[in-house]
Amino acid sequence: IYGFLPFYAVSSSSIYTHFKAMRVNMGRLLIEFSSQMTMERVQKENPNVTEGGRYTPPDCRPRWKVAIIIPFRHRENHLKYWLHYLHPILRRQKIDYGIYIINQGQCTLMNVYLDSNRCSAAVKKLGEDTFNRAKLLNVGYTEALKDAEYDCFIFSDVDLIPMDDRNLYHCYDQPRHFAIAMDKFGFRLPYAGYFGGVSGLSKKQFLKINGFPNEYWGWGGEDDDIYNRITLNGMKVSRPDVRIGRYRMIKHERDKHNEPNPQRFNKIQNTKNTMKKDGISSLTYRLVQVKRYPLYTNISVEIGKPP
Ligand code: UDH
Ligand code: NGS
Repeated sequence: IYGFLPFYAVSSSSIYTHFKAMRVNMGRLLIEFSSQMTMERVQKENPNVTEGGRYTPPDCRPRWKVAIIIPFRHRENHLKYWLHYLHPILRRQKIDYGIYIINQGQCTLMNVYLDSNRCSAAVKKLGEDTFNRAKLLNVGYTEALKDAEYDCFIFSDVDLIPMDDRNLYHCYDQPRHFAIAMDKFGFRLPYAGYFGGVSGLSKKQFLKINGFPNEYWGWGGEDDDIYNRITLNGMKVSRPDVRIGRYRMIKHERDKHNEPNPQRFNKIQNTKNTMKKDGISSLTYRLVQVKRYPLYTNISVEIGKPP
């Protein structure tokens, strides 16, 4: 089933060491989610990643400085696998990167916003309002830029793992769609304008479309709105070869508080009218907590609820 492509197991240490020494990518990877994964293990596997999930290759100067932004709530188990697979891949790809988990949360004490330390000690419960993926991605863009001068932003769902490390996580001359051949869609695009899962825009491309919409509450449509913004602004989507843009998704049930948004079909008809006023230019949120862990930076935010 793997055709002519070479097939190597990530966990096969001899091949891994050999290819690491040669400083090349490995091609097709074996991705599975059955083995037990712990943060301690992933930390041991990645001693060169620095605090907050940052890495800079020691032996070259990459063209892009990449912030990887993950929208998040209650997916701790998926995150362990994502970090386990992605850190080594990104290192082999010689990406200069930082990992930002944007957690839709809530700070429940009164007046704690004045003092972020008090707030961090007091985060009592995570937000249970309707999930808003695209707004969290806008927050990720904004917060990552407070950390470093990123010029490339890759937006990834926490449950999507690339199956081929020649799918390079940097930016391109047009907005990039990386997750073009997911297992759940039979390793092909579900429709021509699909832009979901994993995508990447340079800072310039992101600003050209006024970032992402903030007004898609619940599941669906926000990725189609982003696709509309790209084409309406005269850009095209760039994609890898279908043999390389393959992904495994960690199987899961529908999350609570992320029900399909009944307004999504109407909204995607209106991108042309809404994109100028709804986007990075109109983004508001309340920062609850920023925590730098060894493998990622966790940013908890309150983003409000649907009107
Ligand atoms: N996400 C969270 N927590 C949530 C909801 C979404 O972290 O509660 C993030 C996460 O990064 C996820 C992404 O948002 O990968 C996209 O959300 P999703 O995984 O719910 O979207 P997807 O289209 O699944 O993959 C929709 C429900 C499928 C139900 C299938 C039942 N068999
Ligand atoms: C489309 C959704 C997209 C979604 C895609 C794949 O129908 O947001 O399906 O969904 N658009 C609308 O609902 C308007 S999936 O099979 O991954 O659940 O990304």
